[in-house]
Amino acid sequence: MRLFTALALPDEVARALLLIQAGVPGARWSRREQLHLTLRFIGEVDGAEALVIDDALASIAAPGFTLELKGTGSFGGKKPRDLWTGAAPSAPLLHLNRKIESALQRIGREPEARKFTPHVTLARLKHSPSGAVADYLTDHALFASPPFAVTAFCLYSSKLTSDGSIYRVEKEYPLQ
Ligand code: 3AM
Repeated sequence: MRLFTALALPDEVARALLLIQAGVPGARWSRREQLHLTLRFIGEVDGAEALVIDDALASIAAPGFTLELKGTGSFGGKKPRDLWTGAAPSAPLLHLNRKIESALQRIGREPEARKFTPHVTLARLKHSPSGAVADYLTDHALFASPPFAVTAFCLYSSKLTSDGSIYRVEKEYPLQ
């Protein structure tokens, strides 16, 4: 199975995101059940590895915190691949990310090579005109979600289908 850790989003925040999902040709907008903030991608593992990962994640002690999503962005430069909203700067979010990273490295997973850019993917793009993407980013630059309490992080599984990814919360780990 393909695994990653992420924060689930409360309905109130998801509603605010769904409201700004419009106006870009070629955008495949994330559905409510696809919205999440990825903390650490893990990748393909077998059942035995998944158990070890679950144990490692369950042993993490980190404080809960309040988070806010802010602004919009896109990865891919001149060929934008996606649209996302970012997280307002948050030391406890970075702390949680580091804790997960070191817990996974302790059990022998390869270090994450990519820099952590906390974001929630709003859409995947296919041949979207770069002008429309630029307009979208300008129009929603001041977007801010309601602040929300982060009281847990989750282990998700991901199934790739022709209709997009199906994400499922496999485990939830409370924060203190
Ligand atoms: O949270 P988002 O949508 O940005 O792009 C994948 C998705 O990110 C990302 O993990 C999230 C859940 O699938 N992802 C996929 N493959 C990845 C990889 N090899 C990856 N992230 C890092 N490394």
